[in-house]
Amino acid sequence: MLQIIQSPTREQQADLLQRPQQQKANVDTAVKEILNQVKQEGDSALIEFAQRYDNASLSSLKVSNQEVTAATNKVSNELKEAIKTAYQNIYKFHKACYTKEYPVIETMPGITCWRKSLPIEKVGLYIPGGSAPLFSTVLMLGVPAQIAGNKQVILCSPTDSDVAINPVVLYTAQLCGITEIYKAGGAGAIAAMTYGTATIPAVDKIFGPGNSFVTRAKELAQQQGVAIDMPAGPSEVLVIADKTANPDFIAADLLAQAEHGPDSQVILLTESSELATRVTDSVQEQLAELDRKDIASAALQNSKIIVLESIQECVNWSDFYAPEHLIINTEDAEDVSSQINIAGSIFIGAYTCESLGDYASGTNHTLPTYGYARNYSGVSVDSFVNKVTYQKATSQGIKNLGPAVELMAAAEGLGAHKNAVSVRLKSLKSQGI
Ligand code: HSO
Ligand code: ZN
Repeated sequence: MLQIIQSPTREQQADLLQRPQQQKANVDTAVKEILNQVKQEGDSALIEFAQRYDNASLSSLKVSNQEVTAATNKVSNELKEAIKTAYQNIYKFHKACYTKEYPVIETMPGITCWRKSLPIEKVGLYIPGGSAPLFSTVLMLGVPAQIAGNKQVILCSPTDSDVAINPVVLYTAQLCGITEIYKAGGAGAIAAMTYGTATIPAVDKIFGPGNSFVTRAKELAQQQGVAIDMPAGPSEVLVIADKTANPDFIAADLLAQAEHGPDSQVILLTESSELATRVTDSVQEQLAELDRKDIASAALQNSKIIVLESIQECVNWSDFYAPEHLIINTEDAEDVSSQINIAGSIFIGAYTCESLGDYASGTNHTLPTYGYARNYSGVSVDSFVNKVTYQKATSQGIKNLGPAVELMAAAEGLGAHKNAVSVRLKSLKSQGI
């Protein structure tokens, strides 16, 4: 089922590393209608969609404090402790990677420049429901928002037919200090955060994963001036392994990613034919035991094991693919990792499974998929702030720099620009400065 390709040439790279086709066109009309209806009818459209898509009769969209408390009581202490461990690691790492204030730089005497991170005012987090409500994504978005200090952080998530959002999602949200939570799902939720409704405020930037409807809605939201975290595609993992790797570890890693969705893709690059065969055997064995084996086996149809002549070649193929997650399971994994130029997040060595990073190592799991690792980074505190630059000139500063700017402005034919400098230089001269 998991196809093994032996010694392909570089010419075959693009073909073999193709990602599963995303269908877009057929959701377009439906999503546009949803957006329009929410824009025109607001809350009542969302209530209608909850009935239609989630079979839920909502009387109010806002989650009350009592509902959060009730949800919190439903979560076991053991799970709460696990989530707190993850929270602390994610907080620690994200805080350390964030620069709020940059040093003041004197570019020339009398001219100083600096830069500061200012939180985006209003951000909206979307957490899907469905077969596996990913409360871990609440941590991955809620923790950086908490560190950034956005004035308003809202969260939307669909309910089940009992009109309740998943209790662990609510518990995790309150752990991250999110107090504004709304019962809204799918493209409707994205529309609400884009246009605003009587209950749900419009935001400046929307974060979070979702199905093809949510993804399309986020793309359309961008055309309305709302920013989004990043373009989305199905989740993927690429593993580079040598003959020293344990095939059961690799099979488990491939299946962990494959169980996300039928359109997920998993790729193993190795220099060992023997390992390739042993991994396929182990995948078959482990697959049979999985609850989500139907989803995982569908994903395996899009997936491959490719045997190349060296780890060096594997590095080249991996960069070509630009994986969201890259697991390096080789003897000298750290060395290999330093040769990689393109990836969303890298997992180094036999014991670093992707699951650790998906939940709790400290890094973010909202990562660029579908080759976007070439030009996008994963979510971090930076995703929740704008970097504002500042500059300040003293009288001496404008005297030093002004003449150069006057010349450049004149050369661009922009006389008013030149004048803005000239009037000041003249004024200084008249004051004898
Ligand atoms: N691997 C997913 C994240 C996730 N895994 C959440 C489990 N829960 C996409 O990076
Ligand atoms: Zn995962």
